[in-house]
Amino acid sequence: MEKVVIVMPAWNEEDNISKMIEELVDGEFPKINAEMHLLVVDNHSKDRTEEIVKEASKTRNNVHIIQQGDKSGLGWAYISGFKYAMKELDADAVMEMDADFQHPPRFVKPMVEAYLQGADYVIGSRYIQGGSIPKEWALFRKAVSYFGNLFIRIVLVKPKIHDLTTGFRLTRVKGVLENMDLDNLMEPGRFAHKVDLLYQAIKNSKKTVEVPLEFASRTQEKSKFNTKEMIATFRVATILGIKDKARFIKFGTVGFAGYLVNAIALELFADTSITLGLANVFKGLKNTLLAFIAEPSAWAAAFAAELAIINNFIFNNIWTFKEKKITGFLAIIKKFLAFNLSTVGAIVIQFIVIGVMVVFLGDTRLIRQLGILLAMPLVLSYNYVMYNLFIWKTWSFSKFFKKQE
Ligand SMILES: Nc1nc2c(ncn2[C@@H]2O[C@H](COP(=O)(O)OP(=O)(O)OP(=O)(O)O)[C@@H](O)[C@H]2O)c(=O)[nH]1
Ligand SMILES: [Mg+2]
Repeated sequence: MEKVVIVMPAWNEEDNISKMIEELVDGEFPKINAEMHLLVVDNHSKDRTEEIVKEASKTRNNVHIIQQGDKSGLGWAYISGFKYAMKELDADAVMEMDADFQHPPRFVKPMVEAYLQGADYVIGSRYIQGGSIPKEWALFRKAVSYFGNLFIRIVLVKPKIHDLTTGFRLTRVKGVLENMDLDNLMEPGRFAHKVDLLYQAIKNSKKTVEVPLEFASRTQEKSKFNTKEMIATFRVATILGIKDKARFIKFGTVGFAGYLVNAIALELFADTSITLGLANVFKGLKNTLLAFIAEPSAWAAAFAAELAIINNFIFNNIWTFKEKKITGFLAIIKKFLAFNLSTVGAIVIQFIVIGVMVVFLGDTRLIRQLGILLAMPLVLSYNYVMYNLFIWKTWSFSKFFKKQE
């Protein structure tokens, strides 16, 4: 049977915790087809929280309590709780859940069911059909929650996920939680750590599912969420968003520089004796299907493509793929040859596209330059795949083909 551990941080929750244990452990757990445990993570509460949980654990072997350690803040509570659940309780999955009934216990069952049906990461979502935020929240709080979510969704580019800041989630241990870097979690002292947990979980999860959550308001209002927390949350989301796309952004910048080299070189080569001479060698092909080979501009395009490739190789090596930088004279020569071989397709694409356009539309600067633009998306996609596969080997073959599924 699957073992699911609910990690529940509780700090001065004497008013809620015994009712929570009754409703959740005694009321809901028996209805769920998994071995359910509750792990309360206390932060040296000044009230009777610890005493109440310890008392409850005497008669229930699925109720546990630990202290989060010396560091204060919700993220630290989850770090200690997750580690304890994995190492000491041998959990197959962990859940994040609040002790104050904002996550009503009846929603645990559908989340565990989604997990049992194969989900790696289950999100209790307030922003999908069936989910909701408290009606009594002030309009301002509703707006902050909604637009905050929208912002994070955009910067992390997660259009398919609707609730990225919920505190009610389930994470599979195997393949997901065990691969997450809990020791370097961002902002563990603040609410913002939730976004890093989500980011890492999604990265490792093959199947992420949202299940509706009717988020309740706290019985006693004492919200700690303020402007500082909000800014930290947006900051974490932005950093993760950029980090995630950094390689792609750099690749695009180098590509643009390569485009300029390409466009200028094409014009410089267009009417030189080399390109005219080469085209002349193939003049017998005029009026055949291969007429583009007899076009000087097609040859100019091939030379320009090669120059652009050299440009891109150099800058991608020292910048885009810096961590994987190739050094050593022989290694660079070897890589550069391999690189040329693997990008020969790009040269061929440009040669054909520009050659054919010139044959049909005439050899003018406008047509040549349009040819470059037309060939570019093809060339870029081709190069990106080749770079990742052969040159800097950031993708393995198996991952590449999985990506294509
Ligand atoms: N162990 C531990 N638990 C904490 C800490 N801070 C908050 N908690 C618990 O974490 C859960 C969420 O905290 P809340 O204070 O309800 O935060 P919130 O839901 O964002 O804000 P509210 O709207 O006030 O409810 C509750 O179960 C708290 O008891 C902490 O530093 N350590
Ligand atoms: Mg709360």
